[in-house]
Amino acid sequence: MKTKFLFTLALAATVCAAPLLAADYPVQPVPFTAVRVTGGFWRERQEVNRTVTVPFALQQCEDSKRLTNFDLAAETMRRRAAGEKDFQNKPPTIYPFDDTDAYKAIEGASYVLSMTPDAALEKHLDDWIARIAAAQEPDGYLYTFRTMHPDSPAHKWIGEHRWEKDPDLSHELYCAGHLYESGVAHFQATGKRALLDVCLKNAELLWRDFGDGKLRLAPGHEIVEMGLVKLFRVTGDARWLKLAQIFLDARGPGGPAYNQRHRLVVDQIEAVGHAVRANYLYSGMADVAALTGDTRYLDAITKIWESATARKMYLTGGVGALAKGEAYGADYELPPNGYNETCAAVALMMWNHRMFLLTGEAKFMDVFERTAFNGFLSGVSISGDRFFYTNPVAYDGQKKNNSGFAGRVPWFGCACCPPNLMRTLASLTGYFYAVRGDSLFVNFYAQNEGAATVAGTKVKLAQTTDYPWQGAVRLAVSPEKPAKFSVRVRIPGWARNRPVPSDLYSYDDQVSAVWSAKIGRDEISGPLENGFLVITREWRAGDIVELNFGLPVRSVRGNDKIAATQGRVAFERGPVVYCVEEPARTFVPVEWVVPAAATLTAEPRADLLGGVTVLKVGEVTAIPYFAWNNRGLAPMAVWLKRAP
Ligand code: FUB
Ligand code: ZN
Repeated sequence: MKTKFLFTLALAATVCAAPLLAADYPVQPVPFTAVRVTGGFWRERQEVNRTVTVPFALQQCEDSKRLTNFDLAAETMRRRAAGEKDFQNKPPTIYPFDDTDAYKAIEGASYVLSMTPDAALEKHLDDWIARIAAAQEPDGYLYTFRTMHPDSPAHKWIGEHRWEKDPDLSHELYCAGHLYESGVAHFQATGKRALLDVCLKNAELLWRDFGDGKLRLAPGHEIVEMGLVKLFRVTGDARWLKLAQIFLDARGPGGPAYNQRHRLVVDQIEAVGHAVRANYLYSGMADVAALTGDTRYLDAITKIWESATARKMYLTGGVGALAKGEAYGADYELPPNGYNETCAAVALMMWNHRMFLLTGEAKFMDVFERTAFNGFLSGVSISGDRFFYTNPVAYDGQKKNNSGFAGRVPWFGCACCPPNLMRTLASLTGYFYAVRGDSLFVNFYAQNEGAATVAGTKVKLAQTTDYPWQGAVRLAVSPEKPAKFSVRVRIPGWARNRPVPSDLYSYDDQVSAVWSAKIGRDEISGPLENGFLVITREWRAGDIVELNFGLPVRSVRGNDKIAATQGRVAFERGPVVYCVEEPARTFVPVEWVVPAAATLTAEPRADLLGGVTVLKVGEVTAIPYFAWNNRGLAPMAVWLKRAP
C-alpha cells in the first residue's frame, strides 16, 4: 500500500510539475500533488477542510443562491433567444463578484480531488460546471449580473457597457481571474476540459478586447494577471502571458492608490490600498517578472515587500490594518482592532512564496509560515464551518466587527474569505518543497511524504514531526540511487532570534534560540545561506536529517514606532503567536498586566481546542491566536500590558 502510494506520488511529481519554460522562476515548487500530509497539525486541518469545509462551502454557495445566478443568466439568454426580448432576471445575491465564490469553491474542491478521489464530489463539480458554462455568452463573456439583467446595470457598480466600470468596482476581470484559477485547477485534478474551455473562450474575448493594447484598462481588482499566467502555463499560449503584462502595465499613473493605480506598477515602492488587491497585484508582478525576465517588476515588489513586512505587518502575519478601504495603513499604523482580512493573509502567502521562488531566500518563507500558523489559520474555526473575515489582535468580546457579526459565522454576504481559505488549505503541500538545480529546499515542517526530482535523481522525502508543538523533525531523504546534491533546510527566523525579517518586532527576553541538525552522529551547523542550512553530500536511501528547534516561550516587543504595542508584550513559541482569551470574563485581557515575575511555561492540552499547547503566563493561560473565538464570545488580546 505504502509503496503504491509513493509510486503515485512520484508519478504525480512528473505529470503535474509546471512545465519548465525558457524563463521561469529559478526555484521551482514541488507541486502539491507530489506531497501528502500524513499526520499531525496540518493533517487535522486538511481533513477538517476536506470533510467539513468543502461540503459546507459548496452548500453555502447553493443556499445563498450563488449558483442560481448562473441559472438566471442562462435563462435570460435562453428566453430572449426564444423571442422574449424584454426578459431579464434580478440577481438574488448582493455583489457582482459573487460568481467568484463558486469558482474558488470549485478550485478548492479540485485540489481536494487531486489528492483524494471522490466520485460524488467530482460529479457535483461537473454539475456546477455545466451550469456555469450555460451562463457564458456566445462570445465568451461570463459575468452573471450583467447577463441575467442586460438592459440596465443590475448594480450600481456595473457600467452600461462591458468593462467600462472595471477600473472601479464592476469586478468583471476579477471574476475572470478567479474563473481561470478554478478552470486550471479542475483540469489538472480531473483531466476534464469543460471548465478550462469556458476559461479559454473567455480569455479569447479578453484578447480581442484588450490584446495588443486595444482597450487600455486597469483591472479594478487584481487577480486576472495571476489567472492568465496559469492559463499560459497550462496551454503554452503566449497571448495569456502577454495579456497579464498588458493589464499590469495599464495601472497608473495618477489613479487612486486604493487599487494601486497611483503609479505605474514598476514605479511603486510601498504597499498601499486595498490589501487583497495589492497582494494579488504583487503576486501577479512576481509571475510576470519570472516568466518574462523583466527585472523592473522584481525591483518594485522588492521595495514594496520591505514596506509591507518592515512597517505594515502584524505579529500574526496579518496585513491590511484599516477597515476603511480594507487597506494597508500608514507605516507602523497597526491598531489592535486591525482589519486583517483573511483573504489578505492568503494573498500575502501567495506573494511571499513567489518572492522565495524568485530569490531562493528563506525570509519570505518565514513570513509565509508566520501568516500560515496565525493570521491565516485564525480565519477558520476548529470545527471548519465558522469563519472570520477580519482578524484583529484584540477584541472586546461583543463588537460586531466580523463583517457585521460578533464572532465567527457560517457565511458572509461578501463571502470571499471562506473559499479562499479552503483552496489554500487544500493545496498547502505545494509550499513545502522546491528545487533549483542540484538543491532541494525544505521550506515547511509538517508530517508528510513527498517526492521530488533533484538534478535528475528521483528523491523520496518524508518528515516525521509534531511541529509546531514539538521542535524535532526527522527528515528522511531517499534518492532512488546514491547522488550528490544539496538539501537546504530552512532555519526559521524565530529559531535564529529574529521573529520577522525586519526590526518591526524583536524578542525581548534573556532567552537565546537554539537549533541543531545532524545526520547520524555528524552534527551539521553550516553553512547557512539566505536562511537555509545547506547540506551537500552524497545522499543515500535512508539518510535522515535530524533537526531540532528549541521551543522556548519568547517575549516579543513591537518597534517603538508602533503606538499600539508601546508598553506591551506578546508571547510566541516557535511559529505560533499566542493570545489571552477570557471566556469567563473575570478580567479584561487587554487591561491585564503581566506580572514582572510571571513564569512562562508551555503545557500540552489534548483536551483543549482540538489539542493545542497552551502557555502559562503566571496564573493566566494563553492559547494559540489561531484558536481564539472557538469557545463563544470572549474578550481577547495578543498584546498584553507589561508591568511598569
Ligand atoms: O472585492 C472583492 C472582495 O470582496 C475583496 O477581495 C474583499 O476584500 C472584499 O471586499
Ligand atoms: Zn476575503
